[in-house]
Amino acid sequence: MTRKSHTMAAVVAVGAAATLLLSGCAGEAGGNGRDIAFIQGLSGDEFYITMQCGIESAAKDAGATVNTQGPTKFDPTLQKPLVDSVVASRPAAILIAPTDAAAMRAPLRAAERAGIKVILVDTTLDDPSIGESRIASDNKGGGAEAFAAIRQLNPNGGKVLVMSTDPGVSTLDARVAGFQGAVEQDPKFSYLGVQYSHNDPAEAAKIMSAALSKDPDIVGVFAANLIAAEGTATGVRQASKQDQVKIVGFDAGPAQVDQLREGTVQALIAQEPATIGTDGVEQALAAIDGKPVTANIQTGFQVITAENVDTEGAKWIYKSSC
Ligand code: T6T
Repeated sequence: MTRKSHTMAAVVAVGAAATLLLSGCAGEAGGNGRDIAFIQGLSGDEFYITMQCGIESAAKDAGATVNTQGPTKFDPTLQKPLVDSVVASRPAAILIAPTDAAAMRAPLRAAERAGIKVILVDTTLDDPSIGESRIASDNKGGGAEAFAAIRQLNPNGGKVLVMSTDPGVSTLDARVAGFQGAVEQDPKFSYLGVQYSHNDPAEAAKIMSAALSKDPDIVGVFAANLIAAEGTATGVRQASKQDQVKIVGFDAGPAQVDQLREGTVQALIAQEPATIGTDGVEQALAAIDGKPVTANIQTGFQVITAENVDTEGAKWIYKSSC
């Protein structure tokens, strides 16, 4: 081969590599093939911030890189474009908390078709064929545990309701189902059903005061996530009913812990978001390396009360930065 034809071959090879980059083998565009995109359910939510801390620390230990982003609302119409642009950048893996079990199916299937490993952290999809691994709390068990806490706070029973965010969010739906299954077993309690506050604390506060006008004798509320719990507590306090209404909230954000300390909220069910994140990285790297992955991993929770918030409960409080 002449010197010139060598050069031609090199040009063809470079062209082929560029085509590969453009057509997008997973990992190629991001660099070392161990680049992970983390797409939160909601940016600024301390649950996902704490998860991000776990992800970043596990990735650093493993020599992987992480790029985190999240929508400004817990809303699939805002999360989908983020997924689409992440898919276009071809990371090796995506760790994601889908904001809706049905609406996020197609964008994540597209990610898998592009050769990206998809790991579901926290929330999941209604199609179990999507995703290499799912890592989440025992959300149904947590809902049942919330009822046990409400029963302990109200041994004589009474009217109780659930404050959720939106139907179609896998975690919240499972918590509501767990609570409902437990409350319906106890004839001392009258279950008023579930209210949807659209992950908006002001909306939860408004719904709570309307519920207390309609049923002034409500004795307990299970607020099924951090934001619903913050708003529920505000609504109960605005109605001056904090001595009568016992609130059990899911999650353990700093503002929720303040409400626990001041006595507006009686118990918090804290998840392990950092562990969900580190497990997510472990599964993502196993999938990238072609090693076996675990299809479903369940993480724990801890009930925090005023009695243990400064002792064994302290390490379960979520972070607002890493
Ligand atoms: O409760 C968490 C998370 O588990 C859920 O899926 C959505 O809401 C939170 O992020 C709390 O705001």
